Amino acid sequence: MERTFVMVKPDGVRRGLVGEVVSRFERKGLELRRMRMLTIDEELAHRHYAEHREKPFFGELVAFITSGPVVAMEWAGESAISVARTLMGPTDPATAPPGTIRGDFGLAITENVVHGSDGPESAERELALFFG
Ligand SMILES: Nc1nc2c(ncn2[C@@H]2O[C@H](COP(=O)(O)OP(=O)(O)OP(=O)(O)O)[C@@H](O)[C@H]2O)c(=O)[nH]1
Ligand SMILES: [Mg+2]
Repeated sequence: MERTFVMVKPDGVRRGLVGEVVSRFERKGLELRRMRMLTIDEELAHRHYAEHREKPFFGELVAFITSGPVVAMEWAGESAISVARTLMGPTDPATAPPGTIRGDFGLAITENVVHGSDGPESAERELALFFG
């Protein structure tokens, strides 16, 4: 049993895709453990995206993730981290295959609907950041 952190980003919430995202994870067989709606402030954005601090798109990333409410979730199950990433699809929605969340609902790389932890350490770090 593994747990992961997943978040519907501000574009997903604005477009009414929370139910769609939750439904896909539920139908896959993952278990929803915790869920919280919040608006990320500048400080939390910087901590969450610390690994991207030096990237040229960092400013755009922070502006976007703080632009409206998000839905933060903890999902659990066998290989939950990689299963969640498979359901989400590759980072860039323009090339993400149909059938994945980003492939079905996204167009631009910044507004790619969902976030999912990329490994066990980031899952624990991100769950602690959002759920204490
Ligand atoms: N504008 C721009 N945004 C990017 C680029 N690469 C990544 N991003 C954004 O930064 C976020 C974090 O990047 P990564 O952690 O490398 O990608 P990821 O793990 O697939 O996505 P997350 O689940 O959101 O962390 C992505 O979801 C994108 O929204 C880029 O080259 N240009
Ligand atoms: Mg990432």
